[in-house]
Amino acid sequence: MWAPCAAKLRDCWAASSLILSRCLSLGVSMAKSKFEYVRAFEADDTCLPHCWVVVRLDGRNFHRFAEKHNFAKPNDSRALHLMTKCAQRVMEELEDIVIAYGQSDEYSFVFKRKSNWFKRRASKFMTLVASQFASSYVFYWQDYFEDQPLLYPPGFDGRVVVYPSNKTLKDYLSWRQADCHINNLYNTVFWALIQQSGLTPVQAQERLQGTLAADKNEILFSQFNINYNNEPLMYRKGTLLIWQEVCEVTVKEVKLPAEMKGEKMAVTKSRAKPVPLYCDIIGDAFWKEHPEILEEDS
Ligand SMILES: *[C@@H]1O[C@H](CO)[C@@H](O)[C@H](O)[C@H]1NC(C)=O
Ligand SMILES: CC(=O)N[C@H]1CO[C@H](CO)[C@@H](O)[C@@H]1O
Ligand SMILES: [Mg+2]
Repeated sequence: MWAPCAAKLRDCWAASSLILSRCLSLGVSMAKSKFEYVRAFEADDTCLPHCWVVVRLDGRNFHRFAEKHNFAKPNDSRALHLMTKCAQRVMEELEDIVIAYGQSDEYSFVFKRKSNWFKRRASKFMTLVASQFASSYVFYWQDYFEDQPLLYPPGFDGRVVVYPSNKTLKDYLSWRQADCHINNLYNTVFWALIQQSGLTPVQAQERLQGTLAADKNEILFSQFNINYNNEPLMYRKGTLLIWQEVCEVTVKEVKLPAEMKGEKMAVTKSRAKPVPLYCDIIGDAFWKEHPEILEEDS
């Protein structure tokens, strides 16, 4: 019995569009359904005003992911550059991110203190960063891993932390960079012992047990002739992304009135882009050089 049903549907449509147009013309809000009250069950997760909001992503089970996709040890520059590409995309797509810092399989994004994007709701910040990042990771994979197909979809967990002052935000970023240094120094010696001295992972771990940074530097230098300080900065310091004006050259078709025919011309214009830097953020020099990052209305 289709006819009565269709008729009912039509009535229904007519009625609802009547209500809708009446509401629009009178400028009043639609009547609330009796189910509306469930809205109040949503948690209020507004981030404290005037604080720095940090979203940190971390690759889910990336130890296994790196094995399966043959990441180079101790570091894989393709993987690090892909992470940075995704982070740049996140900064370009989303609002109000003033700086980002990444190392290994993690990236942190700092939203400006006065951001009112999505009314500062933590869940919106976190899910938008995580989903934009993860889809970019898959989208750009082939550009960085030409000979290595992506075997399964990677995931990233996210968390939101709110920092109340310049000092706590700087200490947060310093903490992540110190972590990068500790891990990278360890991994560099660990893999040199395995790859160049033929130790098993267990033996390498035992050899490094209880060693200090100076001891690790000494092993690298005396046994492998590696001066750790000469290792590439991207591995030792991680990657910072900040907004900088970049000159862009695009080729445009320009109509010249005299000849009335298309002419190709190079047009340069400057545009703000998230640019990678590999430098120390623990000392004051970086912050003195870039005061605009922490400024009130950055
Ligand atoms: C944070 O640092 C910036 C840049 O030095 C400064 O303009 C701003 O006033 C500082 N904010 C606070 C709350 O101290
Ligand atoms: C610090 C470190 O481990 N650096 C190595 C990272 O991997 C590249 C090769 O991809 C080596 O050249 C670096 O020495
Ligand atoms: Mg991880």
